[in-house]
Amino acid sequence: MNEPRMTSERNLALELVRTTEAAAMAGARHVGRGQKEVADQAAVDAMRHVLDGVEMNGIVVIGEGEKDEAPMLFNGEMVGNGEPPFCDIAVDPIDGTTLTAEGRAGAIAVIAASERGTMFNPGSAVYMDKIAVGPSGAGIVDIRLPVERNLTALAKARGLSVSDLTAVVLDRPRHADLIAEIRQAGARIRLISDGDVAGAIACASPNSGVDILFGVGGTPEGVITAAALKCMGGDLQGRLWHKTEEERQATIDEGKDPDAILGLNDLISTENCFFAATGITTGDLLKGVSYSRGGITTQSIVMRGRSGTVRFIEAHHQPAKLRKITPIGFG
Ligand code: VTB
Repeated sequence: MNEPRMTSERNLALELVRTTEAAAMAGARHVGRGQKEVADQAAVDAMRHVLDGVEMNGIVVIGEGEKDEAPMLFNGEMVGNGEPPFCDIAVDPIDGTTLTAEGRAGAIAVIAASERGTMFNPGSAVYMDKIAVGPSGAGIVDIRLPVERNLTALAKARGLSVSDLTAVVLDRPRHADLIAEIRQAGARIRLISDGDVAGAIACASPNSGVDILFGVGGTPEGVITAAALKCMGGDLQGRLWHKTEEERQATIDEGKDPDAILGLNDLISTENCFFAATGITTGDLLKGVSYSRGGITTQSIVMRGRSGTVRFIEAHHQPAKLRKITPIGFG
């Protein structure tokens, strides 16, 4: 991002975290209410409102998507106040709408930004096979190799045995063979019902109890995760995954190699990237939104690619004051 008016390096993520805090607080009001669209809409509205005030000229590369006919934060939409820096934006106001609606662990609000033109555009590719690790596994794992080889290599690099490792896997029928292979190799498994962005980032975080993510999740989630892992010094490799021949052909028609191995640099082709996420429900990565008398507490993670700084921010919000200055329904 060219910073024409700034000589010191601005950490855009420190401002973007306000958008994920707002989305998380708005979404959290709907935890366990069984209405994922309502929760998502509340989070989208809140994120959008705060985004308007951020000094940047952002274009949404990964948004709520045309698929859901989202009224806001759609792909191609301009966000920010229009001033430089020029950047690509990826949002997921709730990664884990079902988790939120059912009150399950691990829902987060998330945003990533990178220099204009550096973010992989998933196009119609919905799914991506992924392998994600933290800094100790960077350059060591290879999605083309059998699961057992990757687990062994990671264990060796960490000075552990395979049985010490825990793999995060989305609980889906498509992962039956993968799960069997991981068990066969002797590693432990943490099955998650949704939320592979938080799952992958947790693998790159010390003392999270999880070490490596395997399996097929969303392509947009893969790009967002790549921004975070780039900041953290972790690694991710992806390969688009098509359910049908038509989907595969659509990827080809969009000018992409359907079988390409996509590394961090293919997904986010710059160090000049930013990431922020706020917990909605408590999970391996972040604490969820909590309420006390007159106050709301959020926990967020904020990262910048060029410096590699990772911050955890606990914020105490005062809804009574916020109600006077914003239309967002924090409750
Ligand atoms: C994952 C998960 C998301 O989509 O990417 C998943 O991280 C993949 O799609 O939270 P399927 O649910 O179709 O398997 C989510 O569950 C929802 O966007």
